[in-house]
Amino acid sequence: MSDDAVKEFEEGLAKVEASFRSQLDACGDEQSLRAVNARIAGPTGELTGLLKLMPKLPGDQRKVLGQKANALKSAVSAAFDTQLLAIAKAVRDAELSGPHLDVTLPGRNERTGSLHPITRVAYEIMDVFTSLGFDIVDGPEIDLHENNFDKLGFPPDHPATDMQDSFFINAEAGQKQRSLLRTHTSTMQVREMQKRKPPLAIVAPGQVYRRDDDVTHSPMFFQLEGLLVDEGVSFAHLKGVLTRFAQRMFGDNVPVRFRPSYFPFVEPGGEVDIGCMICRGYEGTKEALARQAECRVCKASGYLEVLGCGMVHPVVFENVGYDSDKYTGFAFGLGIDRIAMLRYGISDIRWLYENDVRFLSQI
Ligand code: FA5
Repeated sequence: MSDDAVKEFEEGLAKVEASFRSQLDACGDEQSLRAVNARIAGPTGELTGLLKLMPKLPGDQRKVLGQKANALKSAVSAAFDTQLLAIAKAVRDAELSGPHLDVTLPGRNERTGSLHPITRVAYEIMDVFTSLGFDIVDGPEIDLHENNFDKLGFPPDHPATDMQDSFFINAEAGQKQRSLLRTHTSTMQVREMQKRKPPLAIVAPGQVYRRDDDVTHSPMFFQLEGLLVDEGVSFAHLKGVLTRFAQRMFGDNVPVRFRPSYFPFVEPGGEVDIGCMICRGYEGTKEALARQAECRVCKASGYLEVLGCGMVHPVVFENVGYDSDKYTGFAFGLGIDRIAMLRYGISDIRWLYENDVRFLSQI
């Protein structure tokens, strides 16, 4: 038994001794040198494996064989150090004899990021409304059916809930109400009115989600909700605030158009269009009208819809516990992406979400 161990040990030593130097010397870079060294003398290497056989060797031979093994280990370690130095020297020599470093070349600039156009426009819009006295509030992107539809006066199964074509979240067992990715920021009207008593004036920016996708519609986009409630608020206040907003964003001469429209949570309701800045058909010249006729963004109408608005419906006040005889208010929901498109002359909303630096750095 112990003779077998002696044989195995001696053969092992001989094998390592015969090959370690040529293996190490053949390595041309530090990484392969370290890998070969580990295969020979590392914790799971050949030599280390042999040293683990020591206890099986007969006592009278253990000392001599042990000394032999240790001498071999030192030789491997010395050969490794020599080859490591040789490799380092070769690298250094190659550097010194290679092409000179031109220290006069201009350095590479750090590339700094900047705010995304949507964020910039959102900040500008918030600046306008905060300067008019509105508070900024924030809320969740996943909300209850109740806050997105029911409390806003959408009757159950009203086609409007289909019209918005929502992304619903799978209901869990025992869950009473369905949740969904909010389809509009109007959820924030309900949330804020349930939290605060009038008078209040808030704007709530954030992401919303719908099954929409074309040059002016994205499945995820940004809206900013506005709500002002007090005694004696009229449509004139709504018109004044939104006209001022459009002028602050696009200049005093921007064409602004109010159109009647329907939303279950306002009465009367309307939509606001702004003159299309992509074709600038509103300039009225022959060239401008020719551009307008071809414009994919405003669909040759000369205007782009940017927001929905109206006087808060008394049913909504009742649903959140406000006295609808005492208070009136107006609300609006504007598309931040659409404002960004107009502001920067972007003719396809999807470019805003492709994260192409060549596009983003032009804005
Ligand atoms: C609404 O979402 C209502 N909640 C707005 C509202 C609020 C009305 C308060 C009355 C009172 P609408 O679906 O029209 O309305 O969307 C509002 C704005 O969001 C649109 O004018 C448009 O600018 C923008 N918008 C709508 N769908 C998309 C879309 N898929 N991609 C980008 N912008 C969109």
